[in-house]
Amino acid sequence: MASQKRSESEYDTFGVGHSSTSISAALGMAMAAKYKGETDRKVVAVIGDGAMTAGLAFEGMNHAGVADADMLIVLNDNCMGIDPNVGALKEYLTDITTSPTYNKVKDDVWKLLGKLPVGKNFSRAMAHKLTDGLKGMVSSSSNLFEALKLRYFGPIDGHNVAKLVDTLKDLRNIPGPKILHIVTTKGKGYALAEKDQTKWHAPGLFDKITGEIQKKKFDLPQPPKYQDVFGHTIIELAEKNDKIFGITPAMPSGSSLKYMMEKMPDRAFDVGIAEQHAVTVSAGMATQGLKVFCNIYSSFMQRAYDQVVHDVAIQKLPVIFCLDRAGLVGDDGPTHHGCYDIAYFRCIPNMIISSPMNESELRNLMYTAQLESTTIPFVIRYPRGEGMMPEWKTEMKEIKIGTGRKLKEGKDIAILSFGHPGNFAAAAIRELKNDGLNPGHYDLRFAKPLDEALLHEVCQQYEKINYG
Ligand SMILES: Cc1ncc(C[n+]2csc(CCOP(=O)(O)OP(=O)(O)O)c2C)c(N)n1
Repeated sequence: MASQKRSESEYDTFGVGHSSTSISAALGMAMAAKYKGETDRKVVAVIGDGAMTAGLAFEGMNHAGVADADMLIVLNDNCMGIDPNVGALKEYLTDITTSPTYNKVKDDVWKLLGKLPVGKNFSRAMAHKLTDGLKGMVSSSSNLFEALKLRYFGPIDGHNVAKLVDTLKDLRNIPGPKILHIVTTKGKGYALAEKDQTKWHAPGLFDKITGEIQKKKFDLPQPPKYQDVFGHTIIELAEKNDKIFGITPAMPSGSSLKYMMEKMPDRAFDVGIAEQHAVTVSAGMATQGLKVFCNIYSSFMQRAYDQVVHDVAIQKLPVIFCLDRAGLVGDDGPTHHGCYDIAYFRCIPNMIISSPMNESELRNLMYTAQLESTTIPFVIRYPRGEGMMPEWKTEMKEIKIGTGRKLKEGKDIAILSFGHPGNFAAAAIRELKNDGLNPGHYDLRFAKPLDEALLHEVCQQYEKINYG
């Protein structure tokens, strides 16, 4: 998976950023080619073993197997997502890659394939006959894909380029939906990346010789990242409340749930790149009285919207959604901007939507969310990166749901903020002093329910109101 944009290059056939779309998109292209009579057209979907854990990938395969469209799926299996890949599929892929019986069968298959009568005389009927023959040999150990009616080939070493090219050439002549399983090493060719694959998934700017990753340098102690405040605070809360659990869809490092997964492996889980499942499994746990912190990046939560509405909100289940990367995310690009969640959550009944202005507020919101008195879904959205408080480990206090706070009394103009951007508003207000302006500043804390009393007060007291 890599970010690519159709508007940038004709070779960027489909825009990506959120995972696991390639099989469906490629199948759509193959179906269109078939309809248009473009018989020479070859369509290839490339998908990682991490991306293959998503429901969408399975939906694509389920359709591809019976669509009678000419397409190849290349499964790039490096045992890694951003963090090590998880789940039964991963075990299955490891089994078929390492099983000696399987490899013997595979070698026989490849010997046979070497004798393929490639070229124009090699008809669809002949190909079917041949691959049906091969199928018996392969299916005993690779029946997952074969069961979905995808002809399975591999596994082969994806770093052996000559072999890979030969194999792809062979597969051009086999019609119908098929899958080639290649085994690779993440970061191959750059020793540092091979050694610490998670760190090097997306390191940002770095010196290729020394491997030094560019970081801002500061003289003073810096505030922690919000994700780390989440990661450490959930442990603190879970140590006191044995009903607390943590769920992440494939982002243990990105969300910092990894600390809890290390410390409390029976209470914090990575469920694979499966946002929809992450939400519904949390809902299931909530029916049993558990307090689940389901941590999903704001933009990835878009995938699980129906589950939030149907499985959580309608049933008023008190799942706690921690939306990391809310707001603009800089380097991660437009597909990852978490800019819709306030709008898409606010219209759902039975939801609480909150956002902390700093680390201490995040801790207080997390504390409030897990209390027994919180009986409906509770969203806490916070941005990528650092907060404001180097001394962040403040005592946790309950916040009355739906209450904002007055940060500063002012005159004529009131500025209302929600979450971390309130710090930018506060800085701007300090500068406005030089212009002789003295705005009031209010931190709403909740986008739902809104603090109506506070809003009435503001509307009565000020001429102009700015919300940002
Ligand atoms: C829907 C969605 N959830 C989470 C992510 C975050 N993410 C980016 S890459 C990645 C791992 C992908 O692993 P894999 O498909 O095996 O590709 P690899 O990087 O190993 O080649 C994840 C979880 C995402 N891009 N999209």
